[in-house]
Amino acid sequence: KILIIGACGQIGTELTLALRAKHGNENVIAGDIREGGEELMKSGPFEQVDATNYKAIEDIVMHYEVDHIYLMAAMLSATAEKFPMRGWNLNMDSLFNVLNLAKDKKISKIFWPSSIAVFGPTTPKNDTPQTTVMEPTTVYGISKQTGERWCEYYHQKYGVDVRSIRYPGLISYKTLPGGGTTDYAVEIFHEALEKQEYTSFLSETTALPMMFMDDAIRATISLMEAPNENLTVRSSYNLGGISFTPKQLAESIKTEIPSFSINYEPDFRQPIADSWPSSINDEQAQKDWDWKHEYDLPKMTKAMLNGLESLK
Ligand code: VAH
Repeated sequence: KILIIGACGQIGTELTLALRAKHGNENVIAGDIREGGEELMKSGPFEQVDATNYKAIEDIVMHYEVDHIYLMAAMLSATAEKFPMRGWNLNMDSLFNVLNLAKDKKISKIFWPSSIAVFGPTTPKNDTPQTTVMEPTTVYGISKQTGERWCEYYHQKYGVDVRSIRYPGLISYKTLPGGGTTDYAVEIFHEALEKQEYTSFLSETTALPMMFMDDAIRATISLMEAPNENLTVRSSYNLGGISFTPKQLAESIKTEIPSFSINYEPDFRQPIADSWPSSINDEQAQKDWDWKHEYDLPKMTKAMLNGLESLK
């Protein structure tokens, strides 16, 4: 059985739906502190759970005989800058809960998301390598970098089968993201359809690594299904996808909505974005588990606009 903690979040929602489609609804338990959307809540078992509560998670694991946990709950970069200690505690306590369940052999496999936020201003900005200087300057980035160190430690020391991906900014239409610096690339589509205009909180030249959610979900499942012996990284795999600026994204939207216009009012999230790479090298993921992204910018733009229209 599979448990997804943070199943109602931006990644968790689509990950839960994809895993239910693959393994059967009853075999995938959705856990979150709050209820999710209709499609998620109606398609299989749901348990209200606080990711920082070890006993609550252990009870669910025992009750449903869970053996794989995807821990998708976290406080993202922008919000964690407003509440540093709450962000640190949520992101770390939840990880230790799940790592310790695996150490005690109560579950057999873990997925835990890291982020390109582990990189900082001293990291090479373009085609950022798998192994490089990492001096993150955000609470979220520090928590993800520390989490990666602990994942690798639990694997080396206790044989825990934990797997992780450094997600770029993720773009989806089924669930709104919450508190991320890359969220402009989701908001812009909603406002392009509603108002044909958008005010970007990042400057027009801010290039960031991004990925359409379908690619991110497929990568997650590919990594979790890869043979153990093929994996050479137990901190977290770089995942590249595409890289674009708000201006390039606006141009792509204009090919579908010619009347669309954008303006720029950078806010407190600009320095966060400036500390991150512009593009990521994911050769190791390509080598170890045959990764290849499918959505380029035009294909993602069409998928997002069509997807949002389909939800109306
Ligand atoms: C954020 N969407 O903006 C997340 C992600 C790479 C960015 O970690 O915080």
